[in-house]
Amino acid sequence: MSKTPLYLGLDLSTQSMSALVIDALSGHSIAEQTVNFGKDLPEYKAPSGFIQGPVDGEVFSDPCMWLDALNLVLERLSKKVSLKNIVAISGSGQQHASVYLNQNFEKKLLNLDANQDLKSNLSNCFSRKLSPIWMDNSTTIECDEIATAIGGNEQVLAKTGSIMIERFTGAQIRKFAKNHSEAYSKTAIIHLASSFCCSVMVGQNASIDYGDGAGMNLMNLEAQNWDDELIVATAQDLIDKLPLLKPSNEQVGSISSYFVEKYGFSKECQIYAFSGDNPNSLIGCGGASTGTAVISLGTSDTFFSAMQQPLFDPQGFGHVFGNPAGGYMSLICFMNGSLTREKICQSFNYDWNQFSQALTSHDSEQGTIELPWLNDEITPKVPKNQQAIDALEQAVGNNDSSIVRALIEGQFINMYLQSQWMGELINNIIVTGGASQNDEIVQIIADIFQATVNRLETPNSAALGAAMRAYQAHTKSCWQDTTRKFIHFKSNSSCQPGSYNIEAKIAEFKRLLQ
Ligand code: ADP
Ligand code: XUL
Repeated sequence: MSKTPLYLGLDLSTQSMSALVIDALSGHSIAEQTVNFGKDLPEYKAPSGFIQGPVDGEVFSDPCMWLDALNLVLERLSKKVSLKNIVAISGSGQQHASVYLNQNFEKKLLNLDANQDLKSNLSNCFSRKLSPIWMDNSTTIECDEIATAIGGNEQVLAKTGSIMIERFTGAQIRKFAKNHSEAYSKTAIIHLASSFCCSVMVGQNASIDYGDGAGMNLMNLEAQNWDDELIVATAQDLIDKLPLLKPSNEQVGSISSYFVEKYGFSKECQIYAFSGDNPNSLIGCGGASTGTAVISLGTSDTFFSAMQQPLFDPQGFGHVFGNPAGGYMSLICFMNGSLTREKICQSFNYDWNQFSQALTSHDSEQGTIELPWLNDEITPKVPKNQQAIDALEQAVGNNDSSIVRALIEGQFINMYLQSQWMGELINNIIVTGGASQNDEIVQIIADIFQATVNRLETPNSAALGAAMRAYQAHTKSCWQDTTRKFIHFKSNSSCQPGSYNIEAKIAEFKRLLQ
C-alpha cells in the first residue's frame, strides 16, 4: 500500500456518490469507488437519485440518502486504500440543491458517535426532510417576485451573473419560507449539497465557496459576498441562516474524529472547502485557465470554460460562476442530457452498444435532425416538444433508428447555438461525465463544434477536480503545475472533426423551431 501523500476527492452528484484518491508522487488516481443511489440504496425509491414532488416541477432528493452513501463509499474505499495516508480532502456537490438544518445540527456535528451511521447521528437535525435539487423548476412565481423587488432581471444578472433561475437556491428558499413558514423559522442554517457534505466531514458548519455560491442568485459576483438587497428580497432573516462565503481554497479544519475512529483517517487530515460539480469539473478537466472548453455529459449536459472577466448571456440562459482557481467561469446547463438519451435508448429497447450502432449506421449528410426536447428544457426555456415525442414513437413503431442520430445531433446543435454568447473560438474541447465513454456521441460533438475532442483517464472529473483542489490548497502549488501533474488524457481517444455542414443543420434546426 502507498505511503506517499494521498488526496481524496468526494463527489455527491445527482445519481451517485464517488470517491477518488490521487497519489501526489505519481500524479495518478490510485483508487475510485462509487455508490449508485438507485442500485445501492434502493430503500430510498429513487432509481436515478431523485423523486418527483406532489406539485408539478418539484424534484427532491433525500439528504439521508446522501449520508448513507457517504458512509458506504468510505467503507468501500477503506478496503482499497489505507485512509491514514490521506493528507487532505475536498469535495464536489451537484449545484443549487439546498439542505435545511435546525439548531441541533451544529451541536450534533461536534459529537458524532462512530458506532452509529451518519443518518442515525443526524436524523433529528433536519428542519426540512427533503432537499429540492437542480432539476426542480417549480419556482417561477418566486423568481418573478424577487426580480420585481430588485428592479428587474437585468439588475439580478448584473449582480449575480444570472437572471433569476428556478433551480437556483434563492427562489427555492423563498418558496419554502412562504409555504412552510414554521419549518423555515426553525431552520438554523441552509447549506448547499457541497457545504453540507463538507460540514459533516469537518464536524462544524462549513462555508460556501464562490464557485457554488454563485449558483444561488444571492451572491454579488463583484463583491464576492451575500448581496444585501437580494437577501432581503428572498426571505426574512435569511442572512442569519446562511453560511459565510469563502474562496474555494479555504482550509476549513481537520477531519471530524468520527471518520478517524470509524475509517482510520489520520486526525491531521485537512478538509478544504467543497465546491459545485461543474466548478470542480473545470479543474478536473485541466480548464483552470482560459482556452479549454469542457462539455460534461452527466445527468445534465453542461458546457463551460474559464473566463477572466464576467461576460453575461444577453438571452439570460447562461451563467457566470466563480472559478475555483480564481476569476470566473461561464456555464450553460441542459435538462435534456443523459436521461433523455436513456429514454431514446429504452424506447428502442437498446443497450448502449446498439444505441451507438444506430448513431453510426446513419450518415449525417443525408439525415435530418429533430428538436431534442423530450423533457422540458431550460436552455432555451421551452416545454417538451410533442412533435419530437411523436416522431420518436412513430420511428420505434417503424423500427427506423435514424431518429436516434437526428435527436442526438439536435442536442448538440442546440448546445452549439446556446454557447455562442461566450464569444470564444473553440478548437479544443474536453468531454467528461458518464456519457463521454460513448465514442459515437463524442464524434458528433467533434463534428458539430469542428474541434478536437479529448477525454481523460477518468470520466469522473468532478471528484478528480476536488482531489486536485485539496492537493493545490495543501501544497500551495501553482495551478499550472497541479494541472500538468494530474491531468492525463485517455490514450488513443482524441477525436478529430469530420466534415459537417453546420450551416445547413442550423437552418434546419431553426426551421423546426418555427
Ligand atoms: P451524474 O454525475 O450527473 O450523476 P454521471 O456523469 O455519472 O452523472 O453520468 C451518468 C449517466 O451516464 C447515466 O445516466 C447514463 O445515461 C450515462 N452513460 C453511461 N454510459 C453511457 C454510454 N456508454 N453511452 C451513453 N451514455 C452513457
Ligand atoms: C448546473 C446544474 C447541473 C447540476 C447537476 O447549473 O444545474 O449541472 O450542477 O450536475
